[in-house]
Amino acid sequence: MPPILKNVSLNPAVEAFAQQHFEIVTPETMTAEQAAQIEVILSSGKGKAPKALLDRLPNLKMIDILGVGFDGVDAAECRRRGIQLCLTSGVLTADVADLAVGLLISLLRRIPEGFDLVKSGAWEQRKLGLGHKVSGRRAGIVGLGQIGQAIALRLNAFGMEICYYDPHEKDAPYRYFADLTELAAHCDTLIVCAAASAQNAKLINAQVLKALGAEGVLVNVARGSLIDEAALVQALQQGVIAGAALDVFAAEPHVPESLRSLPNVVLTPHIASATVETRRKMADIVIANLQAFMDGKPLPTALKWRD
Ligand code: 8YV
Repeated sequence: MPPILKNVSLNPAVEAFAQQHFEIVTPETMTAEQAAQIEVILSSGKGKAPKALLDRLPNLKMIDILGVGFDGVDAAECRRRGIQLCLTSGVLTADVADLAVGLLISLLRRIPEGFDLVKSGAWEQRKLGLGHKVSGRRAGIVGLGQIGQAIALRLNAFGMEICYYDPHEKDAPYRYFADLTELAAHCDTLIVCAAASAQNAKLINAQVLKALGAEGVLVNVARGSLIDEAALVQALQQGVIAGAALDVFAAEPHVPESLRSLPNVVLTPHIASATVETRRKMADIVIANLQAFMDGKPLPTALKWRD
C-alpha cells in the first residue's frame, strides 16, 4: 500500500478509511523512501505543515484538512508548488458560532462559577456574586467571514448592536470599523473569529484591550495566535478589561498558569467544532476529497487561491 502522511491524531472515521487504502506514517516515523512517495497529508486545523516538512515531500499533491483553519500550513509554498488544500468550510460554522455565544453567556452570567458552587455544596455557605446582562450589549466582531456572520445573527437576537472589523468592508447590515482599536473603544464585547495568518499575529494587543475598557469582555473562537496572550493576562490581572472567554490558546494544549489561575476567565479546550454531528460531516468531506484524489477526479472542497 502507498504511504500517506498524518500530522495530527486522526478522526476515527478518516483513520479507518485511510487504513483501507494506505500505510499511514507520521513525520517522525517516515523514511526517506516513503517521503518520496507521499502525495497526501491528512491534517486538521491543528496540523502543522511548515516548509521544512513540505521540502521533504517532493511528490506532495494535496493536504486534506479536517477543519477550516490552515495557519499551520505554509500556504504560500503550497500555492507555489500547486499543492491543493482541502478544507471542511461551511459545516462547522453554526457550531463555532454557538460556542462563541455560549462562552459569552457563561462568562457574563458566571455559569461555570455557579456550577462549581452548587456541585461542591458550597452554596450552603455562600452566594454567587452578581453577573452582567448579556442582552443589549455592543458587540464588535473581529473578522466578518461565515463564522462572524453567524455570530452576528445570533447576537442580533439578543438585541445587541453589532459592529465589525475586517480588512475589507463587507456587504452586511452592520457598522464597519476599518480600525480595530476604534471598534474596541466603541464596543463592550469583542469576539474574535478571524482566520489566523502570519500577518495578523497578536492583532489583539495591549492597545486594543485598553480601548475595550474595564467593562469590556473578550471572546476568542479563532486562534490563540491572534491575541497577545501576555498582554491579555496583564489586562485581566489589572482590570484593564473585565474578562475573557477563550476556546483557543497561543501554545495549546499548554495554557499558562497565569491565565488558568485568573478568576475572570472561562476556558475551553478548543471544542468549537467538536460535536458528534459536525465532526461526522467534517470526516465525510475529508474522505470525499481523498476518494476523489484516488479516483483522479476534481477535489470537492479544494481551496481556490485568491489574488
Ligand atoms: C478543529 C479548527 O478543532 O476548523 C478548524 O480550523 O480548529 C477546528 O474545527 C480541528 O480542525 C480539529 O482538530
